[in-house]
Amino acid sequence: MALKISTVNTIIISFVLVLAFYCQAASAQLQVSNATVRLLPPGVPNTSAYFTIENSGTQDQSIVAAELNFARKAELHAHIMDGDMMRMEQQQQVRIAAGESVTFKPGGLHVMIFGLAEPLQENQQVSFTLVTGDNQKIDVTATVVMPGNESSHHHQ
Ligand SMILES: [Cu+2]
Repeated sequence: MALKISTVNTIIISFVLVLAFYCQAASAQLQVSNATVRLLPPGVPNTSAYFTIENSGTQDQSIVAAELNFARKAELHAHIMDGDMMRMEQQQQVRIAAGESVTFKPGGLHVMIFGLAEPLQENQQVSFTLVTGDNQKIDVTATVVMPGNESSHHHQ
């Protein structure tokens, strides 16, 4: 009887460990680098975040949302051509194919940040979280930079 219980325990523990491994594995495949947030003049309530996200895994991944607590909300946006006008459109998801990387940059994909709680300062570090299609969370620390410095990091 004791043996039986310990076998059941082992199976349960193994199952939990395997689950934990797979949960870790999904987010470990995605690496975010060069994260920045654009500094806009005081009084402008909205801004954007940019970064490169790399999928080093063998399965396609997606980002479906961004969460933060230094502003009211964040959305995934792209710039698209609408006739001869450029406008922004919210994205339900951004796909990152296996082995590929996707760059969020000015004029393209960006995390749109609405309603800053307080004005940002140059070189300030802010945090946000990217949510994947399989509901993993990726914590990102971004540096607040002047417009024009979004994709470079030699000022750091
Ligand atoms: Cu936008």
